[in-house]
Amino acid sequence: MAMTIFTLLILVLAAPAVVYGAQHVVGGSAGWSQTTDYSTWLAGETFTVGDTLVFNYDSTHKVDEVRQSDYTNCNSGNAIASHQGGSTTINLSSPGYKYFICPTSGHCALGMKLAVNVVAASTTPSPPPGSTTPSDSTPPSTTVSPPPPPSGATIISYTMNNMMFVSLLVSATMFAFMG
Ligand SMILES: [Cu+2]
Repeated sequence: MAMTIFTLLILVLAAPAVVYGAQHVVGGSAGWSQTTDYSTWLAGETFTVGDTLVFNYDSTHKVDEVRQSDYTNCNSGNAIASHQGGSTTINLSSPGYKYFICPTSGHCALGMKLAVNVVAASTTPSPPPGSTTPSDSTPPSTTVSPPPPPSGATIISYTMNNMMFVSLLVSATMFAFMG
């Protein structure tokens, strides 16, 4: 029973990572703001189809998904989608670039713009966490292995000597009583 519960717990814990993609909080703890350096934040992120982008921001900002030209020119009048309310989750459902700007006057020009490159999900599953490459699991070299145990012949010879000694002792005792 305990084993079943444990197995179910493992499945429940493992399922979100398999079914849903990674969640990328834009700008990290700084969020979607004018002070965030997005090129620095992007350097540590890889976006795969199935992942989500989460924008956290205050009421002075919004999130507009725009075309590349509007991203480049900070043109907010032509958004593909416009979001507000302080927390916006964007599903990265297809590969390719996605462009986001803040439509508040002046914010995009000051750097509040984000372009993410979404790559197709890999067809081969990634190795489970904690697994190692085969080269890491090879046994240690012979120089650190313990010395070999005594050979079988030595053990048998030792046992035979003991047995002979014991039988000699038994014989001697028997002869002593008989004599
Ligand atoms: Cu803004």
